[in-house]
Amino acid sequence: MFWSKEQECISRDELKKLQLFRLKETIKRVYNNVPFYRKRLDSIGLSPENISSLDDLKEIPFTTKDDIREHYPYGLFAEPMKKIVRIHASSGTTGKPTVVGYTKNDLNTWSELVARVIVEAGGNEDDVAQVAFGYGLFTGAFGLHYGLEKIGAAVVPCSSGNTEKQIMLMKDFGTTLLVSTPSYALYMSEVAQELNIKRENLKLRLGLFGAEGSTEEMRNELEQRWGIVATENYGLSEIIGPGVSGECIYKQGMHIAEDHFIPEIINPDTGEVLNWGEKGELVITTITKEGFPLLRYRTKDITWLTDEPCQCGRTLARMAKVQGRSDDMLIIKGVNVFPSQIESVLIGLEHIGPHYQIVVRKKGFVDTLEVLVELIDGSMLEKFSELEKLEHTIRHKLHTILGLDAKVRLVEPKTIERSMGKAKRVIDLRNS
Ligand code: DLL
Repeated sequence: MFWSKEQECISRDELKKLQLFRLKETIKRVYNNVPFYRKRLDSIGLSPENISSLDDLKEIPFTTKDDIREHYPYGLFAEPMKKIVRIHASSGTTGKPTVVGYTKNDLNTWSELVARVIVEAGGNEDDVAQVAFGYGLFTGAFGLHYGLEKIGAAVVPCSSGNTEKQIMLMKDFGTTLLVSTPSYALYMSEVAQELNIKRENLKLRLGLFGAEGSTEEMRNELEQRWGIVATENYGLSEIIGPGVSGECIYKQGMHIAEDHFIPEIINPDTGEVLNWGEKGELVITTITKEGFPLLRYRTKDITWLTDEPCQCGRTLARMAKVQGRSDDMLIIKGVNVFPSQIESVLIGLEHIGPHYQIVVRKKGFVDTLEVLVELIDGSMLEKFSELEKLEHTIRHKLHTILGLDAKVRLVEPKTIERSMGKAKRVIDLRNS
């Protein structure tokens, strides 16, 4: 099923033409309306009239989160406030949030793009869709909400938290589609189990999960626990929110809305543009946004791209699951470690649950890695030899994947903090 077949199945040649046209318009817009970009483009001697091919994009310097922060709150908006009808912000862990503004047309584009994501994942107008993202400055809830309304689904705006009630509503309202982070969906399934609500008594059939990374192992876990098809989608507030890319039913990467966003992959250390297929940092240029257009925005997300045809018939390129953020990558004793590698080892192992936490410390000059893992059955803590055997198995598996020794601590069930939104899985105590 398609939401906008003509756009989603556009020929690659037509797409390139459309992208070039829209890129020129965007460059004109930012050159005329955003002093920051005018200065930048002047400094490299590039005026909107000089843009003659998509390759010219490579000449333009990157935009970073710091650039946005330095112009807090509205300094990079390309439309006057009277044209801005919505403001969102991403919290970030440090300092001021990054603030983004939408015009009426932007909101329309946004709901169109989210509608695409929902329909390509298998959602439709018969769905009762429970939105378990936090409503607020975060783009997740409002983004999915309007997309779901657009396709005609019945939206249940639960927000996140109040988990027992969510489960009750899920049962009573006959929810068929769940929208949340993968980690919250996991927690919700635990609560459902505690309430003795069996998946057979629920109508849930489809999960639209996003806003944080998750492994294939986590997807399998969610599919099994809920008895659903679990799909993934990706986005970031700076670019538009959710709606940047999403999986079709074949789940072979997330189709990017390339008619609205031009993706590139760069080497995060040197900024060099890499070929498609090579893994690196995703950089995105928006080409239809009015309120808050961005040229070559560094997402920090590590992935790779392919424009190989997809079984679903969409021609829009796909991005692989995000491996991690370049700033989430831990360097432990000189070895690069992504939390997702640890997750892929842990999920599905016998005797342990899918919740984990990674703690990094410094002892003298040496980094140490500890992985906390929950036992499914707390009584195992008294069976010393079994415990030791399990610890050894996990340590060995981690060593094989990471090439690094990790301490494994098996803890009582339900002692690792549950997440209602984006899970915080890494505690790095090295600089504290
Ligand atoms: O998380 C937007 C969103 C909401 C996407 C709901 C999908 C669903 P931010 O809060 O600005 O926006 O966070 C953006 O979250 O740069 C990624 O690091 C991470 N992220 C989002 N989706 C995925 C995903 C929203 N599917 C940041 N896999 C991004 C991995 C993701 N990371």
